Amino acid sequence: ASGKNAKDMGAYKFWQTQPVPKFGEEGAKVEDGPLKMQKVEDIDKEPQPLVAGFEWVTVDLMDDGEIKEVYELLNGHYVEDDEAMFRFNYIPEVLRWAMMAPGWQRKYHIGVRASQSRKLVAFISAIPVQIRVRDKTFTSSEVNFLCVHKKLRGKRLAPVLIKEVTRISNLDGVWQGLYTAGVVLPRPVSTSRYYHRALNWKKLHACGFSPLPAGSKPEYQVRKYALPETTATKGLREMQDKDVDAVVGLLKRYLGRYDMAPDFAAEEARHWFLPKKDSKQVIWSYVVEDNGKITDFFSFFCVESSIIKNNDVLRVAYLFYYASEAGLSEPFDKPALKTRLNALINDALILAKRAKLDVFNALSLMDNALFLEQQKFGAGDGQLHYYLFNYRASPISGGVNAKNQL
Ligand code: NHW
Repeated sequence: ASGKNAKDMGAYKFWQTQPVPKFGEEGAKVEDGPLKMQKVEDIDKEPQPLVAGFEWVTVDLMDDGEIKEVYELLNGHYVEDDEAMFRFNYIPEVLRWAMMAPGWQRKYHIGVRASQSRKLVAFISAIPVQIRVRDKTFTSSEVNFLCVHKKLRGKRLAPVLIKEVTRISNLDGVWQGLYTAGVVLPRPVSTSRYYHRALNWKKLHACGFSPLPAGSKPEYQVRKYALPETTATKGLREMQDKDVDAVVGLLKRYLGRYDMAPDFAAEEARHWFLPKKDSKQVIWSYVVEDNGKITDFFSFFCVESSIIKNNDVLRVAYLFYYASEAGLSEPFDKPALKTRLNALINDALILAKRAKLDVFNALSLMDNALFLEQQKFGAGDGQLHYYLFNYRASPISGGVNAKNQL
């Protein structure tokens, strides 16, 4: 995501008016909880009117034509890196996976069309998630794919879209929001950094993603990132439907080690982790089975990025959720977890390479600091800030933030 700082655009004229924590109040000792209480009956029944020539629509993502319109808007206008070399290319399979998770409703797939041409020019979406922050779990609207056509930028349409997704959530009795962005807004609850691990160094170099380090040679880099053909962990296999309950149980215990995490129901785990066999693969999930018991789990998904200069794409793997019994022993055994995670992530790299993905991304969160260096990930220049809407929480440390570490 872009590292551009939204602060440069003004003094947060919009965000000042929203129930989010302000900069400068970081130190204050406060209890975690909502910032503003409202009642459903006080929420506007109608959306705020748009400027003349534009109208609100909801988008039918089941319809191939309509999802293609969202695809094209995002493909041309969504997040780019600072140098405008790459732009996310969210293919329809990924968009459906991301926006049609259990509990999704069409009214949260909010678009703006030009009245005359019918062209889709802006979009925002949300899905419901159960999020736990320390010892409190609540429903929140996870907002994503906010996008305004390049020709309509800087006209304060984004705040109108944000207010609309807030209104729709509020009418459903949902008062909290969750979102991530590369830009700095008031005020992140946590911040992490992107790390990248080359799988196909030659391609990454050719498109300008990976520079050749001073004094190195291309063949050294290729050798540095070489991986074995086959995985090493005994009992590793693809996750299947029959594993859902075991994975949910293991994840719940493992994610319990962190201050902020989603609380997955079985149906959600099925959606997020099991690949759909009838369409292009988006998600890869593996378990380790030892004597009939699921001891480990990891998953990664693929989102392409367009290489703007040459019409090609990079196939980018993103490390998703993982869990291991090795992190759950009493007392906590950090060296054991480190060894185990390195073995698992090395296998994940092998599997991602086999799936023809070009680079493997991970963030500096969860227990990732235990393997990033050893697995030859390098720090990127992008940051990802995590935000909660209408919820004050004392900051959650970036980096490894398990309770029993560091
Ligand atoms: S982050 C990706 C966002 N999308 C992109 O970066 C795509 C490329 N850029 C664009 O399309 C993942 C436009 O530049 C956008 C802004 C649309 C970003 N989040 O219309 P104006 C997400 O989708 C503020 C929030 O003139 P624009 C998460 C900015 O600070 N706010 O700008 C989305 C300023 O406010 P300020 C952002 O360039 C989470 C105002 O927008 C933002 O034409 C949404 C300027 O508006 C961002 N990424 O359009 C929040 N970027 O106060 C959900 C800029 O500074 C909140 N701004 O004056 C929760 C709601 C649910 C609650 C439920 C109870």
